[in-house]
Amino acid sequence: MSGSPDKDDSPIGLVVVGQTGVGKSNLCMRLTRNTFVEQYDPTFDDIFKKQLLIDGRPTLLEIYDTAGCEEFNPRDFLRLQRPFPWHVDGFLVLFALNDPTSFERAEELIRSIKEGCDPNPLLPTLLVGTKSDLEKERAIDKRTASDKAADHGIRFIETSSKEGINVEEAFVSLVRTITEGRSAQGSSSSSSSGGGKPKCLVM
Ligand SMILES: Nc1nc2c(ncn2[C@@H]2O[C@H](COP(=O)(O)OP(=O)(O)O)[C@@H](O)[C@H]2O)c(=O)[nH]1
Ligand SMILES: [Mg+2]
Repeated sequence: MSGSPDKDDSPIGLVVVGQTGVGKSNLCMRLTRNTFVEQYDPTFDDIFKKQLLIDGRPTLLEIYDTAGCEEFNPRDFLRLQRPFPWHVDGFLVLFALNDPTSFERAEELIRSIKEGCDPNPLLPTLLVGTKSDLEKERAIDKRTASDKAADHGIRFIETSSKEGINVEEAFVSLVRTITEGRSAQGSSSSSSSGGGKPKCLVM
């Protein structure tokens, strides 16, 4: 059941962004440790790793949980390619469904990612509405969020890390978008177009 070495088996590098408090760290912790933390240091960024079996294929995710997103600028980050030891394959852009300001911030972040990717197309990006368990406090309805995602040509999903709803599904959805892009790149066998992902060299 080991991965097939003839395919692109490089880890998938994901970056989780969003306004402080939207639940970035908890999304990562729910996925990787199946835990939920009421109070987690908001200034703490971290790297999480998780192996998932996606469509029968073992897939290693390396997830960068960002902090201090008020200053964090994906555009500069992508241009400078730091502080990453690995490439970026995709972004999860989070907002809390009960916080309209975080929704505005999510759109800024998507624009910033687009600019950072330019002149290449937008890297695979998923809009994630968090805290779906707080239905009574909902401020952004599903339609508004999915329309916004569609405006940017990306997908939208709602999650609850607290109740463990749609967490793995969010990551799997983004990974599928990434692997579809990899296959398309592979079949066109040109590295000059597509998502701008540096290819993994098999030595
Ligand atoms: N109700 C609810 N609260 C959440 C959820 N995810 C995170 N939180 C809470 O939101 C706060 C911020 O979460 P955290 O993961 O630290 O956010 P970060 O600053 O974006 O990393 C904490 O009090 C969490 O307990 C969720 O799915 N549901
Ligand atoms: Mg955090």
